Amino acid sequence: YPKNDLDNTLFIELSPEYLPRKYQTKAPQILSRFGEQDGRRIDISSMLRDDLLNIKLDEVQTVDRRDQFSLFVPKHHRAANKLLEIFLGLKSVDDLMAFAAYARERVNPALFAYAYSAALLHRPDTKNLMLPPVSEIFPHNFVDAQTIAEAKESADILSSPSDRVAIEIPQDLTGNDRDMEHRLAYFREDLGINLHHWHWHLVYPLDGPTAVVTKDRRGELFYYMHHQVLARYNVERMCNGLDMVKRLEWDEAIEEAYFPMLNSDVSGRDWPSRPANLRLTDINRPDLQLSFSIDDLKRYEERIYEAIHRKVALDANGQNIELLNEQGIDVLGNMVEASILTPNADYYGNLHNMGHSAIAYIHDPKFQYIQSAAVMSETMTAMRDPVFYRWHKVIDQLFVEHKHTLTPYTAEELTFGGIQVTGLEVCSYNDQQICRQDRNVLQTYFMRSDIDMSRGLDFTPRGPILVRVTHLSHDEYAFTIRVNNTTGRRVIGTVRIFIAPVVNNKRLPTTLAEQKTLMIELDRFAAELSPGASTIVRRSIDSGVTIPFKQIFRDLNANRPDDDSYREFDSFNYCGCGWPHHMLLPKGSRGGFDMELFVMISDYSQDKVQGNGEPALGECKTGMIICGLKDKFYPDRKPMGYPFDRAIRTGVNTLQNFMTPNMFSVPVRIMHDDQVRLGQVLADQSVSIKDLNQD
Ligand code: CUO
Repeated sequence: YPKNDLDNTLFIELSPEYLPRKYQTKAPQILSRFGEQDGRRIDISSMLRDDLLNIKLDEVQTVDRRDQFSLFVPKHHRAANKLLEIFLGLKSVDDLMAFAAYARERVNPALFAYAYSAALLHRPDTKNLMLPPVSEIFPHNFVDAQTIAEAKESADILSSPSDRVAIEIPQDLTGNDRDMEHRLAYFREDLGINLHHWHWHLVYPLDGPTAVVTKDRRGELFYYMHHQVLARYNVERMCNGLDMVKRLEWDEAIEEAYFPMLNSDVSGRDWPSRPANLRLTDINRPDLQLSFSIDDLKRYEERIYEAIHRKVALDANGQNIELLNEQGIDVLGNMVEASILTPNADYYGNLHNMGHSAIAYIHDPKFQYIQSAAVMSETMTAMRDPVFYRWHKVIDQLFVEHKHTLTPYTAEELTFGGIQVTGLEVCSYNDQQICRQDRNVLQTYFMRSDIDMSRGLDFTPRGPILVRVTHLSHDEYAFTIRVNNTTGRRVIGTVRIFIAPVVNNKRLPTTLAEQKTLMIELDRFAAELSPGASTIVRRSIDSGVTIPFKQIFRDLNANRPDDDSYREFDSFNYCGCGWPHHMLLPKGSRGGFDMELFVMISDYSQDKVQGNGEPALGECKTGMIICGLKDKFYPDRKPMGYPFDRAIRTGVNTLQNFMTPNMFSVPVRIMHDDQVRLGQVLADQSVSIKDLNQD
């Protein structure tokens, strides 16, 4: 079973018959690489009964071992689903383990990791197991090939933990300042952001057994999670002096290039690059049974717009489906993505997934050069490429257009009778846990933290392989919200906290219509409001958007001064989904980036979801705003993004005019410190590749 601590890693010992025939005579040598230090071992040969050996893998094996697996390609997700169905159908955990070990060497490794992880998340007898971060399974998809080679070399020579040295990944790995887009590389290539994206799509698969796909409001969550990513990316661009993301135009060259500098563990080759100024063209890849034209995609987009404007979609039988109701956005999310829950796959097509593929194969659309897919094909790498955000802008515009067909909220609807918010303040804590003098000022900086990749790399002698990554981080903070409750009784409110820039990228005052597309949701939680004046204090580390730092940088020797305040992780599986806590705040700027902090308290009795029961002790709730709750209803009845999801009522142009008494806002400033700090580190020293090569 996957364990969360290296010393307890359980190694499964395979007898030769477990391996594909070509390896069987060599098997004893292969097996001997497990040493005494490799934790507990079990021999599972005896578990492999004939009925398990008779399970057919033919359909799964239609994806070659060395193909770049892509969930966005129908042939691939059909094969992955077959394996997922097999895993879900096995009667016991022992059978699962035995069969998984057998299948592991016979199917595509990325397909295997997806199907096996999805099975562990969804089987009743394994759903509480912890999954390791996928960066430990496929380190090559997160760390460049040169760094891995150097880190392995140093681990070979310096295998004693006391000598260990971390290899620093340079911040200018995939470009330099001559490329303006490179300013955002720290966001796009962030380990935690890419882990979140892989995990989100694992929790919400687009295809598979109905019980696995059908989850409460999954189509709406597809919209909202990606909408928040886009808002965050746009704000991050503004902090770095760049214009907002432009949608990808069907017939224009794509100016932004991307050279990933990664080697794929699956294909054994480099991930293909995407040079500047390529254009989308028709795809005809017999290797993937994938053939479509860009006109197909344009047609799907037009038909979806047509449904949005008519406010009704057509199902596969030609019947109308209302879109002007609470479920409309959910129907649309499944239609646009498209998941198997789409109402009409033939008519509305598979826009989002095919768009990923059109970009992922743009360098070899006709399979003339036998090239595999680029990073846009895979959920654990797609967010590295600037074009990801341009493509998701195309997708997001559809959802926003739909939201604008709904009647704007009236001031009465937004009001919470008898509740007034009378104050809002944020205090940022420094290293000594002391509240900064200057209130409403937030502080970000870059930090260096170590990750140990030894579990994902197969080599001898075994020992830590340390890589030091530089990532954004921030001082923790707390909100203080002052409330006046004149209802005369105790009530519960849903507190909704957002942050948005004050000025647009041309340094002009934003209108609310502009500002609302940039609203980043920082937190949402229920709070008791006793009669009269009261104060709510909420800490950043309790945010319902993020997962803790520790879950990403799995540090065994954490030495941060405020370490105890970090939430321990219990059931890692769902907790693996969630925005990385170190990326909670936008970077800001050296001189200070001005934003507006907004709070609204709505009536929890209207927002409460029936049927979720009381939260179980130790239940994983991290990241629930963008990930939902495991096996439960989405924990808020309001539309996701409320109250900024719809158009703003007429006559209101500023946030101040939008306010009802249960809302409040204050200006805040985000300062960025250029000095890089040391975060959670495992090695006493770090070495840059440049220094190593000078040696
Ligand atoms: Cu998450 Cu396009 O959906 O990647």
